[in-house]
Amino acid sequence: MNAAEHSPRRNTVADMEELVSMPKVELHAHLNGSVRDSTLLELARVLGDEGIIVFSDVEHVIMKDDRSLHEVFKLFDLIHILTTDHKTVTRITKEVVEDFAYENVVYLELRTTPKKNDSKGMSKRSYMEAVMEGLRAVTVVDVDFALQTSDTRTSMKGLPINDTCHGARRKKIYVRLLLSIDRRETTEAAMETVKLALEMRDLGVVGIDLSGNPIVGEWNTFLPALKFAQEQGLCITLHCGEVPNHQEIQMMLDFLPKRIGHACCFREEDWKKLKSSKIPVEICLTSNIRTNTISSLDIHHFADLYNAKHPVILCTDDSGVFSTSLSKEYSLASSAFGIGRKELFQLARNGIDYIFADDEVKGDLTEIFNSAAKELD
Ligand code: 6MZ
Repeated sequence: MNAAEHSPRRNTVADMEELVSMPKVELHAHLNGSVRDSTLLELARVLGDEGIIVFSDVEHVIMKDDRSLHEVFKLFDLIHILTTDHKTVTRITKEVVEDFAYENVVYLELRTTPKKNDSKGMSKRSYMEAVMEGLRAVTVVDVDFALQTSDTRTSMKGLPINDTCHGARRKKIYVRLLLSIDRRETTEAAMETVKLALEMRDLGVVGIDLSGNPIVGEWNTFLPALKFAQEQGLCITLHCGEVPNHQEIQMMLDFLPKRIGHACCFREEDWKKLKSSKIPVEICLTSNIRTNTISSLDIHHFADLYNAKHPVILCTDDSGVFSTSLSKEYSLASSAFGIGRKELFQLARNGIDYIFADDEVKGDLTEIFNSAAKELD
């Protein structure tokens, strides 16, 4: 289906260079799914040398391209063995933010599951502190991640994108964090994550995500923590309908999350409820195809939602695991659904309405897109 068929004026499909330089908003990116292959291989080599893992076995798993959804979750268990110590969490956070900034993502909502790892003296809080340290460690761009006072805001204003500072061109990226609840967790563990998110609000934590292997766990296990988070004003996004589970999809939609991710296995009744609720959908094209939750792009629900003007935003999900980037996702949408460059720009810009950060950030992003729009004409 051609998603641009109702568009009044088709324009040429953007090339990759244009898509990289276009400002973009990323709302569905898992930290440990976005790690560079080169970093994973380096970490695996170290653990191989220490005799903790067999490097050659792991190398093969990291470099494999096509994985079922089941295999993806096995890979995450391996990635977590490689990355779950404070120093490495800081390193991958820094690298992931830099990678998104390099391709002109101007607002990144990065999600991660706070982890407890007694053998490394790690608590959920110290895991998140290591993430924060990674945000502070970024040097190649300016990172706006914590709630700003009016003073710091004024001094950072005017810097937004490609500004000249002492002769060097500086970019700026806004980063906000979502804490993920893994579907393997208990109600108590989920509640601990929500309480941590509330304590870290001033440090840029804006919401909660429910993710993890969709065939594991029950909605009712997470509901008390999610309800509490919602009552406390945290924004919530749910992985919804990544596998067929009609009852759960209906309960999730009735919960009225601020956004949902995937929506791959919806039935007619689910589409009806989703469309009338206007809940924005985070679309992860490459992830859905690679994991075979959608068999091919010509039957992907993006086209129908886009044509129906339902709120959608293109996202990477796990840019490392699926060897993608946000620019590649826009390119894929352009070629698969015939969407021209101006419509792609508008699609990215519409994302501002669905972010979990405050109105001030929305205003700053609008300015960034306005000035980029002038260059596009
Ligand atoms: C559901 C996913 C996912 O949190 O350790 N995750 N959950 N569906 C997906 N689609 C492919 N991709 C990633 O990042 C990795 C974790 O994110 C969730 C899984 O729980 C995975 O362990 P963090 O930084």
